[in-house]
Amino acid sequence: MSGKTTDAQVRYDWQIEEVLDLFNLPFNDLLFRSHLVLRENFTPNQIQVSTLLNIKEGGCSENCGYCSQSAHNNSDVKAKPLMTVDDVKTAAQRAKDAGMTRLCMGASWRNPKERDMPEIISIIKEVKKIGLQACMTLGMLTEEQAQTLKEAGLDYYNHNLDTSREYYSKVVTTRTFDDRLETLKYIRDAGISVCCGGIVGLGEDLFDRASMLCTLANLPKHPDSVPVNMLVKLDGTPLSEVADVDHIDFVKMIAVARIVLPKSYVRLSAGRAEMSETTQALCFFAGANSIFYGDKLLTTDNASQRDDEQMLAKLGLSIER
Ligand code: SAM
Ligand code: DTB
Ligand code: SF4
Repeated sequence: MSGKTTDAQVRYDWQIEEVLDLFNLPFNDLLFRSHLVLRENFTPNQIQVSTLLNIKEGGCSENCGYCSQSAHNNSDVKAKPLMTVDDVKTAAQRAKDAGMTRLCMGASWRNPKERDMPEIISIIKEVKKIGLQACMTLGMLTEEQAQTLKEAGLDYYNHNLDTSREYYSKVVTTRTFDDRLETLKYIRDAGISVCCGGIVGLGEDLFDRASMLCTLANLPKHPDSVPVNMLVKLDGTPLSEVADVDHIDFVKMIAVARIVLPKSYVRLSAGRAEMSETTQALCFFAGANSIFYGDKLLTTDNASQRDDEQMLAKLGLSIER
């Protein structure tokens, strides 16, 4: 097995048993294989980075069991209005000056309201003018809204599956797995690059992890970017007391994602602040080639930029420009 994976070789017909078999490989065999897939498809030792900005915090009507921004949960995150275009411009310029290349803007919405769209469009245009790639994650979209975002210049839309179809209703009941797939279709059809992944550590089992990756790998087109988050356990959320994820199991999730989604950027996402450099180094070896960079995620701290600079230098990893 060597040489670049051609488009024709990318598979969209993964069976759950095959994905489970990958998880059950001896660890070294799995990482040997996933690392080869990384090298076949990407420039080695390069990491893509995205910076997060929470443009609308708290007060969300969805009941996601992991999220501090849900109005159903008891966290101390307070509802704030949508940031003004000027405030987003200032934050985007700061990110640009710090050497960032892509700004991922999150809103704690079930879906954007029509009255929010003019401001969202202005934000996209301003962020693009500054010279950053624009990514947004605003919840569910209509077909028309996806087209409007594309026309405004949006490069990426993040919309995660979060977990398996089978486990979905244990985590959120105010929307369905099929609602997620429908929005993903609208984004894809509008020609916006798709960023779609999930969370490890919601109390799901191995089957659920394999099932989520199987769904992602069997989408009509693989997402351009696949964030793999480790649950950040937050006070006041129903999942604050769930058992910790074994870090070796987390690395296996990255490795299997790399194999079934050979040409997607696999992003080592939330949870890095709780990981050692060694765990992260294993994730990069296993196939992760993207991170959230910058001191903050949405409501929580990310691994600090200073620590990350040191870690990337230590590992000989450079940031993709
Ligand atoms: N409201 C929009 C939505 O849910 O699609 C966008 C923002 S939402 C915060 C984006 C993603 O962040 C979620 O889909 C989830 O995967 C991730 N996320 C949220 N809280 C998290 C946590 N505590 N730990 C890990 N990932 C989390
Ligand atoms: C994604 O998959 N992870 C990011 C981003 N997409 C929007 C969000 C992580 C949030 C972590 C918890 C918080 O800071 O509230
Ligand atoms: Fe709302 Fe998104 Fe948080 Fe769910 S994950 S409660 S949709 S902000």
